[in-house]
Amino acid sequence: MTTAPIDLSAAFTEALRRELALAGAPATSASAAGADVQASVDPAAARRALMRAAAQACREPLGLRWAETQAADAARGADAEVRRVHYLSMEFLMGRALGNALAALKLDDTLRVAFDAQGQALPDVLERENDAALGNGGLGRLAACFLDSFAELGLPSFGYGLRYQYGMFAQGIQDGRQVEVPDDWMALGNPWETARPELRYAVGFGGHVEVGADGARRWVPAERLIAQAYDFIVPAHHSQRVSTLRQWHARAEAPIDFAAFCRGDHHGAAAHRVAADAINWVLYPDDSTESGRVLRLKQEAFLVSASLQDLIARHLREGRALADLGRDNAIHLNDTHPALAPAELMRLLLDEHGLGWDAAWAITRQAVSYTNHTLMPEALETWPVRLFEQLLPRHLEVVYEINHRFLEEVKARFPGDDALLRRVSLIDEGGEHGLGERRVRMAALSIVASHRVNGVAALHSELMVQTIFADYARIFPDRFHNVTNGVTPRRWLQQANPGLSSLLDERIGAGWRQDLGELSRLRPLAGDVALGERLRAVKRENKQRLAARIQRDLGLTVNVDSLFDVQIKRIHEYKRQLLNVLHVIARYQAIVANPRADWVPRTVVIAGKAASAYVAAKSVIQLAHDVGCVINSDPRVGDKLKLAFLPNYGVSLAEVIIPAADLSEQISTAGTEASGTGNMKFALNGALTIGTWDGANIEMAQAFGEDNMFSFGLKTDEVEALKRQGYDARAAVAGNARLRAVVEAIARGDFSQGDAGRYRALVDKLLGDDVYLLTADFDDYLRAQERVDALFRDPRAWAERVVLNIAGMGMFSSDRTIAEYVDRVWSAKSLG
Ligand code: 26V
Repeated sequence: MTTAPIDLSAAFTEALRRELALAGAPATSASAAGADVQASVDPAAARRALMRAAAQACREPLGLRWAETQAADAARGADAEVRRVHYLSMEFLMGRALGNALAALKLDDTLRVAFDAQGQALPDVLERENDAALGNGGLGRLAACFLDSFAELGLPSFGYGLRYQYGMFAQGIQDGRQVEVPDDWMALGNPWETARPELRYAVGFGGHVEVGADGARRWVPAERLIAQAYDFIVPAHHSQRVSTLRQWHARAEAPIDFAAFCRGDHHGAAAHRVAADAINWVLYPDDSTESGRVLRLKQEAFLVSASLQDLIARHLREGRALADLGRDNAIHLNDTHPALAPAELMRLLLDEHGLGWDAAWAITRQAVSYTNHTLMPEALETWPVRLFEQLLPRHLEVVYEINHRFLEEVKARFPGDDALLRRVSLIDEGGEHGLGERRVRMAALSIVASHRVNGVAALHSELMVQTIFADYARIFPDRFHNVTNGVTPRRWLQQANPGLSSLLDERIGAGWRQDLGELSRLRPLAGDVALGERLRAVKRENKQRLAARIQRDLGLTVNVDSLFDVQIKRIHEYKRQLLNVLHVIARYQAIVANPRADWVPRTVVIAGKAASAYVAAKSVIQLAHDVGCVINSDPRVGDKLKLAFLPNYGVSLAEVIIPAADLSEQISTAGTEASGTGNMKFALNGALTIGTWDGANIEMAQAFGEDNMFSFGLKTDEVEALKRQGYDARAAVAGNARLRAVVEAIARGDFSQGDAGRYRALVDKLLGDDVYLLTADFDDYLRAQERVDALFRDPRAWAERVVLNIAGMGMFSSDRTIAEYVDRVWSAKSLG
């Protein structure tokens, strides 16, 4: 089934008439008379009207495809090979939708012409759409790439999430410091979502559990919220299939407390509505307060309960037997945030549908699977038992029962090992001496209730079973495995990099969009000088686009012929943006010491957000900014070196930055970055990687040849050995003249803008623990940077490496990732 172009001109013209009227154009100008329109509406408003009109024109064909997809999926046989997948995630980092929809519907050329007739260019119109930034980082963007691949592979599927009003905060930079502001992304409405008022489910909180005469347990919640569905449709690019992102919005059960309202207590009459609204305000409410933690747990329970009620209702509506629920449906936990799902599914099956424990548990185990996305111990979620008792008393009973049965099994298999029981219990009893608070371990719950658990790159999956989940891997040796991440080539190559896309089409055909493995056809062309020159020209154009953005946002002029050296990702100590800044300072000092040497000019670009309470990460942002201020205005440096920190990193900014990068910085301490997906996007777009032997960097290097990556630094076992023997960062710095000069410059206040103590804590941390071993990897990093310079001086050799990198990236498509999930996790086959 391939797509034929659709004639949308009537729908578009009609929608445009409406939108322009709303934007303030006189009614008569809503014809195709573009010049009139422009004269009467300000250009930004005109572009927004065009964007909204185009989105509305897409709605009908998308809606039709949605209905056809649902009908086909409902009719799928009882052949359990095709289970419907339910991907539960607190994050979906979707970015913009219009460019993708137009490409998928093959409407981009039609709309380009229509926009031209209105005097507007397609990219300028696309820019008017706000990003749906309903995620924090890699885990959320991966979920968005997966939805694209679900559609492309024709997988019966639903993504389930929350409809955040504000999502991830918008990042402002004031005097170099990050400030967080709410991102009111739906302020002007969201032209893509479809409210589904008929899809409403009650979700309870608090209250108590009653025991009936027959011994059946029944939860009587103290509070009930209504979950209402909003659908967002994700189209395939090479068929009429779609996938659905269903997002839940909480509403109060009673619109207002009428009695209170009549008494004149207008505030009290609506207080419960504010509490309901809060569920949808933000992603990751600050959990440093008790009310923040309560809200977060409520969000998780709300997402899980609404999604599972929806799943069961659909299953039964399709005329299927409850007993087949696990055979026909896969429920996937995107990290532990939706880990309440097995407890809630058990509760629904036991209490609402009257199944016995064994039948309910068999269904749950068949359905549920779990992906772990980080080894950072602080990111492993646990919840106080006390909070469970308060908010989810029946779920706590279910968790206790799951735990009891699990521990009995462990006891039988490992008799006498009480320490093991304590370690693997779903309940952390409060430390060795029971002094702390008892807590529910969400990862343990996820593992025990799943038939499969996976990590997201080979090294990560290995470390997962050797470290944080070693005990569980001993108990369930067949449960753990690996599925390496991937990214969608539609968004990250076709849409983000039209220049490179058409060059690829010309050289190897257009098949890579559907089968990224086709990129390997480039390999024999690596030495093709003409191809190298074309690649350079494409890259230069992309660099011009980024340079214009840097000029616009920072007022900084950069040299497009300099080497664009880029690090964009969440700001976190383990990702070592600070190591990058240390290199920039070292280079700055070397340039100042020897300005006449033949330097390879560099533009270093850094972007990323720090969690609002993460002081150390925020200090790194400020340092990057302050170092930029000093270097960028130093006349001795000129365009030999520039440092640009671009504010408000997100999907759309990444789409501008990545195609323009020459060098991709993937420099986490070995063993800390689960996979990375930015690393894949860069390589796909013809950047070379400077990276540690970590996460998916390793598999990338293996795919395109280790010599084609600038790898450096300690490997995982060396990191461990160094830590075991006791690492002394202070001594390491003292014994290294280059590093000492860099650290002294920061400590002295060279970049502190007169605020002497500004980086004291940062320097103390570096010289104290240096947990992430920046000072240990510094020298090797600088040597790798020298290799980068040397290769960049030889444009032909550089281009050859670029071709070899792209040629090896075929396996990093999310289509391959999803095919593997289907094969090993979601299909009936995987149930054994
Ligand atoms: C942790 C925290 C802690 C502070 C509050 C906000 C917050 C939000 C999420 C998390 C867990 C982060 C997990 C995550 O995003 N992992 C990333 O997953 C990517 C996709 O698998 C992977 O490529 C990255 O290496 C990994 O860091």
